[in-house]
Amino acid sequence: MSVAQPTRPDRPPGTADMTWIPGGTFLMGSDDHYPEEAPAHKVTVEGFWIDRHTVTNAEFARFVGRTGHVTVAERAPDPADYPGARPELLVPASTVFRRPPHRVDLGNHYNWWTYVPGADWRHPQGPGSSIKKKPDHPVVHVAWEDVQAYARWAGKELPTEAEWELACRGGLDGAEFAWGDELNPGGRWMANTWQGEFPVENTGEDGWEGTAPVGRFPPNGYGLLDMVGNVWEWTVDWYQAHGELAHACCTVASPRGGERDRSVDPGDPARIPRKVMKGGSHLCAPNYCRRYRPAARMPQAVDTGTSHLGFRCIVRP
Ligand SMILES: [Ca+2]
Ligand SMILES: [Ca+2]
Ligand SMILES: [Cu+2]
Repeated sequence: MSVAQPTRPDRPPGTADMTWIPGGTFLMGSDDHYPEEAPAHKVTVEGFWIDRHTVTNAEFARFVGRTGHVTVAERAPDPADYPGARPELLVPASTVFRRPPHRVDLGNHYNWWTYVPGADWRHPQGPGSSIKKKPDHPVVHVAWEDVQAYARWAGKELPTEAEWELACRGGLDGAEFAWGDELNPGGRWMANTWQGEFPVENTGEDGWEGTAPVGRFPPNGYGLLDMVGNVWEWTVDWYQAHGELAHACCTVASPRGGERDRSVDPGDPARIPRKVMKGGSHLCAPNYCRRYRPAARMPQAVDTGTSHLGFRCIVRP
């Protein structure tokens, strides 16, 4: 049993824009929404520092400038890693959301996700798009390898799912949302999500149709920005059902996710393992994906960045 650290240790170097999250025991997951979030179970996490906002384009550019890092999306995939893949797919590319012009089958996400050659962090919508006017937007189209490289360079790490969820809850244990139990308290939008009928109509009522610059919505109880919504965020945990991991009888101490091999989608011929991503994005909409909540989680293949996935780092004392 690990011991929670209620007091904040001295701030280590390089953590100026980070917030101390006191460790503690909280209710992780939810029994009231999607099956992958259940069962809700008690978890204890030790204290840590976390970035107040997701890593921005300007921050990622500084990293690339210093290191020469070339992201996964900017490289042609190795055919050996993707047996049977069509050659036209083995080019530098990334996955971009494209709003369909008319109503589509919601059961098939290829109706709005498109593999776009030339899409990468500098060209979030593909060739011809740019981040010139978006230095303070979250960086997107980053695969697991890229976020790990950034974290190493910054002297930081990626959070576990439990650390991320504790931070997201902002001290409101068991609440539906990061700010309480109502989606729009007093009619106010608390996160960058999707209004209107997904994926055809985006009314942008919250002010933003795509990503928003970091920090345009109210912080949570810990002062953290955009934990919910804007972009999904990578965690270090291998994806596995909570039910296979949690022990309802007792509190789980510092959980570290599932097993690499078991995180693979059984239908994936390339057998790419998957991490847990958290928090939902600007594409989450009441009629399709109500994942603008701390308990929400989805598997994400480590080789795949998208136009609605970013990350933030932590530092453990
Ligand atoms: Ca929005
Ligand atoms: Ca987020
Ligand atoms: Cu969603």
